Amino acid sequence: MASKPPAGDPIQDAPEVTAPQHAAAGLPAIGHTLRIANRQMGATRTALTLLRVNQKDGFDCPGCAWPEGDKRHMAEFCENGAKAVAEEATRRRVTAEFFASHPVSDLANRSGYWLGQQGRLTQPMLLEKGGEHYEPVSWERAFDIVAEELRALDSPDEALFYTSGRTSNEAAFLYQLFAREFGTNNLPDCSNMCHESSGSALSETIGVGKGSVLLEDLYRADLIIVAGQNPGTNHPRMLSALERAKKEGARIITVNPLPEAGMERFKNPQTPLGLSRGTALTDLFLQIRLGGDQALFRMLNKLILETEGALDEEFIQQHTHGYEEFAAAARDADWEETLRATGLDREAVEQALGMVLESRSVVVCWAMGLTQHKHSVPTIREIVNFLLLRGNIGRPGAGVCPVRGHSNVQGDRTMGIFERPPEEFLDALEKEFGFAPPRGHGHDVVRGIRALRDGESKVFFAMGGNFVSASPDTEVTEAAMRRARLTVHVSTKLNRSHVVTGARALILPTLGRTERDLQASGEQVVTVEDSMGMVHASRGRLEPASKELLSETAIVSRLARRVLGDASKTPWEEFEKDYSKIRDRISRVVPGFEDYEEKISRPGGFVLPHGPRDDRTFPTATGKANFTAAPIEYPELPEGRLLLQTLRSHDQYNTTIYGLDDRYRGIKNGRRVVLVNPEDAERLGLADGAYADLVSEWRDGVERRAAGFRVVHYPTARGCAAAYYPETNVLVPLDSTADTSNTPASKSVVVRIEPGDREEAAAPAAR
Ligand SMILES: Nc1nc2c(c(=O)[nH]1)N[C@H]1C(S)=C(S)[C@@H](COP(=O)(O)OP(=O)(O)OC[C@H]3O[C@@H](n4cnc5c(=O)[nH]c(N)nc54)[C@H](O)[C@@H]3O)O[C@H]1N2
Ligand SMILES: Nc1nc2c(c(=O)[nH]1)N[C@H]1C(S)=C(S)[C@@H](COP(=O)(O)OP(=O)(O)OC[C@H]3O[C@@H](n4cnc5c(=O)[nH]c(N)nc54)[C@H](O)[C@@H]3O)O[C@H]1N2
Ligand SMILES: [Mo]
Repeated sequence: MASKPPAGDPIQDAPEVTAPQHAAAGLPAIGHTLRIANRQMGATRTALTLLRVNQKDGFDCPGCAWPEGDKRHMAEFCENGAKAVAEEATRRRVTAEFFASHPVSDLANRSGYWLGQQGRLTQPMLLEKGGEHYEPVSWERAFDIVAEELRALDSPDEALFYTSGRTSNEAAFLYQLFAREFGTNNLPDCSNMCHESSGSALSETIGVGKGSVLLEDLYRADLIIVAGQNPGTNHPRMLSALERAKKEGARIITVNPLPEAGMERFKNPQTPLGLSRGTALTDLFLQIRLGGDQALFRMLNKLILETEGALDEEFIQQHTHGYEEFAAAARDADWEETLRATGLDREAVEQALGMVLESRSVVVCWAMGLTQHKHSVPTIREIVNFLLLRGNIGRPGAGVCPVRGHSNVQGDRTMGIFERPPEEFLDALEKEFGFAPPRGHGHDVVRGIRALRDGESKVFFAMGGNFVSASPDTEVTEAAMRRARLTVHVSTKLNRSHVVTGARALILPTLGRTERDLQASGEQVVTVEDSMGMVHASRGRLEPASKELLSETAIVSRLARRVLGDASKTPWEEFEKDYSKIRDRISRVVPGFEDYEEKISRPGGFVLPHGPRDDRTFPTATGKANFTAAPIEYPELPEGRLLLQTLRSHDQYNTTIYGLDDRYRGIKNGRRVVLVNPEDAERLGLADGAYADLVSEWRDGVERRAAGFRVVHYPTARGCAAAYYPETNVLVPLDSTADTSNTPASKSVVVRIEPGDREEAAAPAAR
C-alpha cells in the first residue's frame, strides 16, 4: 500500500525549514490571526465576530474545549480559535455550480486543504449511484433517500451513526435518541480516536471518566505536570491559565519528546509584559521517549513509596482500594528499565521526584501524547496511582486534568453519544420516552471500519467530522467507505469524506456555532460542556452562510420523523421548534441537569457534579478509588527503525488545514516533513533536507508507505520521529490500537525511513 500526494492539486507542498522558536503567542500571533481572519471574512466581519467569541452572551469558540475563566477579556480568544472561527465564518461559498464544474473524480484528486478552502457548503447535494457529479436535491428528497436506505437494512445494526465533537448538547441528545429508537447503539465518535483511553482509565479507577479539576485548581496547585500535550498550538488559552498559576506560585514539569515552544515561554498578547519578555512556563523539562510515561510514573511511585512520610495514609486508608497489590508492583520498578523506556537520566527523574515531594497539591494535565499508545490505559491508570498516593484527588489544587479536544466532545458523551452506554442511561431513556432501547454494545470507530470493510455495515451517517481522513489506515478506511450503500454527511465545509463515498452519497449542509439559529418559536441557543464539566449556552449571531441551511437539531428531528414515522411517540416537531423542550427532557434523563433551563440563563452557566472532585465519593465497582497494578510496557524498536508519532501543526484543526506553516517549529510552506533527532538521522544516513519515504512495519506484514517527506533534523527524543496527521494516517494500521479503549495507536508507529525520490520535492500539498 502506498500513498502519494494527490496529483491534481494546484497547491505546492515545498517545506522550508528555519530554527524552532522558544516562545509562543505575542505580537506575531496577533498579526497572524488578523491576516487569516481578514482573508476569510473581511475586516468588519472579523472585528464583529472575534469580539463575540466566548463572551457570556456570545458563542462558544468552535476551537478547543478549554474552559473560559470567570473574568473574561474583551477578546477571549486565541490565534487558533480565531482561525477556527474564520474557517466557519468565511465568505467563500461552495455552490451547485461548483459541483457541476468539478466531477467527484476531480475532487478526489484534491488535497484536504484545497477542499476546505472552497468555503461553506450551501445546499443539500446528492451523488446518485454511478453518478459523476453531486447534484442539488431538496431536503425532503434527501430525507426520503436516507429513510429508504435505512428501512432497506436487514437490521438496524447495519447502520453507523458517527459524531464529531462540535455538535451541541441538544443536537447530540436527539441524535442518540433517534439512533436508539431506530434500534442501534452503533454510535462511534471522534472520542474513540481521542480521549477514550482517559475515559476508560478514569471510570475504572475514580468512577468518573472526566477530569476532576476546575480552573481555580490550577491557580491553587503547587505543581502542574503537563504530559503529552502541546497547548501552545492546541489549547492556547491554557497558557494564560498556566501563566497565572505560576504567578500564584505553581511550578511546572513538562513531559514531552519535543520541546514545544508554548511550554517554554508564553508571551501573553493580552498583557504588556506579554508583548516583551513573557513568562517562562516550564521549570523542568523531561524529554521522554514516546510511550515512556507509564515507566516514568511507575518509578516516581516507587520512589514516593520509599520516602518516609510521603504518603497520605489517611486518604489511602479511607478512600482507596487495591493499595497493597499496587505497592508490591511499584516496589519492583527497576532503574535500568525505567531509563531505557523513558530515555531520561536518573538525575532528571530524581529532580522531578524532589519537586513532587515539595508540593502539597499536584495536578496532572495530558492530551493525545498519552492516549494514543497501545498501553495508554495502564499509563493513565499509573498517573491515577501517582495522585492517589499523596491524596491528590478531591481537594483544591489537585487532580486529574485530561484536556479534551473538540469544543463539545465531552458534552456529546454526556448526552449519550457512546457505543457502550451505561444501563442506567438506557433505563432513563426508556422511562422518559417509552421505548425499549437496544442493550447490546455497538461499534466504535475501529470496529465500524471493520464492519464497513466486511460488508456488515451498509449505511454510514456522520454528524460532522471527516471520518475517512481522521481514521487510521487511510486506504483500508477509504475502501471500506466505498463499500457502503449510502454515506451521508452533515457538514459545514467540504472535506475528503464527501468524495470517498458509498454507492450513493448525500451532503447535508448545516449551521455553524457562529450563526443565528432561528426556529418557529424564535431564536435558539444551544449548550455545550467544556473540558472541566462546565455547561453553558452558546448563541450564534452571524447571518447563516445560506438560506437553505438547517440546524443539526432540525436535521435530526426531520430525519427521525421520516424514518420512524408513527412508530415514534417522541415529539420531534416540538423539539425542532423550541430547543428548551429538548433541554427539559435532558434534565429528566441525564443526572446533573436538573433545572437546566434556569441554570444556563446564569452568566457563565453551571458546573456538573463530579463525585471524586466534590466530596471524594468514587462511584466505582468497589465504591472507592482503585489503585491498579499493570505490567510495565513500552515500545521496543527493531534495529534501524524509529517510532513515529503523528501530530498537529500550528496551522490545522485536525483534518482542516488552515495553512502550510508550523510557525513554532520553524516549518514553512509545507506539511510533508518528518522530524528526526540529528544523531538518529546521522546513524540512519538521513541528511537534513533529504527526501524520504516513511514505511510502517506492523505484525500483519503489510507495508504501508507515505511518500515524499522531507527529513528535518530536529531536537526530538532519541529513537523518535514526528510527522503531521492526517497525511500519515495511511501508516497507522487499523488493528494497532490501545488495549481496552481501542483507540488507534497514532503516537506509536514503527517506521523505517527510506531515501526517496528527489522529484517529490515538487509534490503538491498532501491530502
Ligand atoms: N489549533 C488546534 N487546536 C486543537 C486541535 C487542532 O488540530 N488544532 N485539535 C483538538 C483536538 S480534537 C485535540 S484531541 C487536541 C489535541 O491536543 P494535543 O494532544 O496537544 O495534540 P497533538 O498535536 O496530537 O500533540 C501531542 C503532544 O504530545 C506529545 N507526545 C506524543 N507522544 C508522547 C508520549 O508518548 N509521551 C509524552 N509525554 N508526550 C507525547 C507530542 O510531542 C505533542 O506535543 O487539541 C484540540 N485543539
Ligand atoms: N494519525 C492521527 N489520527 C488522528 C489523530 C491524531 O493525533 N493522529 N487525532 C484524532 C482525534 S484526537 C480526533 S478528535 C479525530 C478528529 O476527527 P473528526 O472530528 O472526524 O475530524 P475533524 O477534522 O475535526 O472534522 C472536520 C469537519 O467537521 C465539519 N464541521 C466543522 N464544524 C462543524 C459543525 O459545527 N457541524 C457539523 N455538522 N460539521 C462541522 C467540517 O465539514 C469539517 O470538514 O481525529 C483523530 N485522528
Ligand atoms: Mo480529539
